[in-house]
Amino acid sequence: MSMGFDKETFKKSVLFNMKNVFRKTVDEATKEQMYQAVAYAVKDVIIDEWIATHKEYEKQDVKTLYYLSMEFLMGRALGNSIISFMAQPDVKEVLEELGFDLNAIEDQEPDPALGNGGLGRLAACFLDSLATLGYPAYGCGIRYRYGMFKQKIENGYQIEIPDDWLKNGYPFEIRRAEYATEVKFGGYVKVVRENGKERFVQEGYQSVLAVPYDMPIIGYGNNVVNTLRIWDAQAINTFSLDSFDKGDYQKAVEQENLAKTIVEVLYPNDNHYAGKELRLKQQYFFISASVQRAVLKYMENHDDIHKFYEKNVFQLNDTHPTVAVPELMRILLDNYGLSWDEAWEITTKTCAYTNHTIMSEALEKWPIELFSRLLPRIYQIVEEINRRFQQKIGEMYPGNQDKVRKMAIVYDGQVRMANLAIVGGFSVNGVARLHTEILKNQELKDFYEMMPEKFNNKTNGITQRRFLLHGNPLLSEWVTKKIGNEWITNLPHIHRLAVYADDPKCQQEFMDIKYQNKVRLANYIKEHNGIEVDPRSIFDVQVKRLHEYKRQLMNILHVMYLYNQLKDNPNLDMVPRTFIFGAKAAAGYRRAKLTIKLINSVAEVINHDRSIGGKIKVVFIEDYKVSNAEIIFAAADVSEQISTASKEASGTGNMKFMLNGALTLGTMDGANVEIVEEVGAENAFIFGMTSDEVIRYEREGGYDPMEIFNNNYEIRRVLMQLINGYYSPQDPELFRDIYNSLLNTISSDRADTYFILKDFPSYGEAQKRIDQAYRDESWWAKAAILNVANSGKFTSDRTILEYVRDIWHLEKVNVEL
Ligand code: B1H
Repeated sequence: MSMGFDKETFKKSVLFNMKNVFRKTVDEATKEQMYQAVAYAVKDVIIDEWIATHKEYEKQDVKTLYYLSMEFLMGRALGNSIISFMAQPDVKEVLEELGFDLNAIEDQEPDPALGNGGLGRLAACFLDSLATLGYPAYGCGIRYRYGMFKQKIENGYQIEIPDDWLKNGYPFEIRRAEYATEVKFGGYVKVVRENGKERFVQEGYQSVLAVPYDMPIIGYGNNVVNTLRIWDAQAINTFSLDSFDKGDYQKAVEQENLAKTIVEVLYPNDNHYAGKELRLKQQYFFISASVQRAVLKYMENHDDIHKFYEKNVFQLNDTHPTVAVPELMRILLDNYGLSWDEAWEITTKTCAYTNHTIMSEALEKWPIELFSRLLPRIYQIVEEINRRFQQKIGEMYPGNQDKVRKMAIVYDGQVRMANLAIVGGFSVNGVARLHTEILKNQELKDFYEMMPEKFNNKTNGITQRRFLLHGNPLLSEWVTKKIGNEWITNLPHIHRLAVYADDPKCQQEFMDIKYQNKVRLANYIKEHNGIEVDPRSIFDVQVKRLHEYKRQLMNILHVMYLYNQLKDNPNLDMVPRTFIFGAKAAAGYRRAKLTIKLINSVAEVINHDRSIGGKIKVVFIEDYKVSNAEIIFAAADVSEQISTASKEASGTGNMKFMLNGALTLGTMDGANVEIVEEVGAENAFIFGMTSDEVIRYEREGGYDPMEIFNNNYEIRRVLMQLINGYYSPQDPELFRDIYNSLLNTISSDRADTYFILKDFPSYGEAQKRIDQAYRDESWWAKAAILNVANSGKFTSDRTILEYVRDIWHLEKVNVEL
């Protein structure tokens, strides 16, 4: 147990906070107030460890990681904090003594949803692992006023509701006004000559004050508390009412507005680049503030800026924080007067870049006009980086314009952020083995040939402390009873479960737990969707952002196909199946939103058809988010990981399902490849084209889905149901766009861009294998246990240790209280 926690003190602290914050006694308090009082009491415990951790870091003059990310999808903090203090039983008891239920209190916390999907959640898992392993690290991001929207389903359509997560205040954060930092936008660059030297100054700019809020990141049972620092924006000149100068007044209003809009909202696009001016402002805003602070902090205790990289490393979470490269250059050149070469050496030894996608629509490219207008000095620096890099290309590949065309940073009127990130750092990594190979051999081939030493793989991972220990208490107790609790901080240890996989009694215990978790999810679904599902049916789950490449459409088309089979033959011998979907579509992604409507329309018809004897149910879980994800993973039998091979860089949901004993139904894509390698192909259901096949077809201009349409009656029947009103009698044309996307070339998009019809037969066969396999309960239980037992590789602790070993070179710190 954490040294800082004591049950009686904690209880007093809850009572004290209840009184102090709400002027209430516990028996008058609402659950929400109880949540706040408990959260403040937990914060009281955190504070001392937080201070002690940072004292220790200072004392040891440690090297620090700055994980720079536009997104941190943290999920709720209360339950996890209590677990980290190993104080869960005590807190549960205290609350019971006060007449409250811990689960219900945890449920009061808003999910801080400052991220879209996998990329943001990965950042959160990394922070958890860094603290648990005792490495000095800051997460740096934006304190969005509104996070990821809340999803409501009305009449089958997605409605977006603003996520006002701060409306009741957030007990865990601390405003650190003393670290506020000015960030400048626009204006122009003036060259000043000072004793024979040129100096560059930005003038006529608008500025914003970046004010940091710190959130504690608690290590598991080790007294370490790291920091997630998210920046809020504030106007620098507050109105001066006596200002009669119209220009001043105007400027004050503009700065007020600029500040307010910058941090207003998270862009809700996953794997898609928005290209909006405000987005670039957000990027520079949090990067400039974070980098300025990192440099100032370093200089507080050191005198030689040249050695900055020895004590600091910046990890760029995708290209979104790439302006860190020219921003660090600017500070070194303009504020510290270093030469270009000195500044470049420091910068390229400090920055490292992670690539998370090869989807071309996610590639960030900024028009020069916009970039240079908003960041005039930064643009000058980028131009110079580009000039020198192109010179280098010229030296290595004399006269080869093709290399320049592909690798230039500024080209064709655009600033290419990935190229800048690769050139401006010492490391480039992909997020699963297959993904890194595709980067090296296809997408970034020219860069790889020019600088192979920079490239490396870091297969993603997830934290077992949230996704098993907190999310699945029944299974987690069972595992601990069997093999002890070392798995909590050393997941590979969970392999000791493998010896129980064949044991009938253990199989029974495991299936009982799975059943209880299915009951828990069924209750959630009943309460939130009003649908009854049978916990004895197979829970077949696809939860993730909605995107064409992830192929939720293939899943629902298969449901339509199965339903046709059942209608043809109501006595069809099949194990009852509950198809569970959860997905948010970006607000402006029309086809994705139409897919949600299709899923709900199919659900509406099937769930109300009594003739099929409840053999299929379809459920769309509203507002999929970290907190309900924990319940969903625990209850899944089948994990749908069915992206078009080569498109899903890694996936991390796949790992969370595996850890909870679901069997993967998947393509050989992203980290699925490594999951299958660990658990064995015989304990998963693999289907579909390989990434090589997909890439070859793409080179050759695709394939002809019409041929499949013409030759395969079952597929044709399903597709016709998209346009004959079978699922939308009031508007038979409703799903025409989806039908067209599968069969017709639309502007530059190939028909069936994501090979849904091509993979459909093989997907259907894999689904049949599942139906057969589930009938043998002992086989299924064994395979499920083996999935849990072989999930050790996929802890984010392992991922972080690899980053530390190969890229960050941090030192572990011990914190004693
Ligand atoms: C991933 C993104 C992403 N890759 C742009 N790229 C965004 C790109 O707002 N934007 O502009 C937001 C997100 N997200 C995901 O990263 C991959 O698709 C997953 O396969 C991967 O597991 C995850 C973490 O590496």
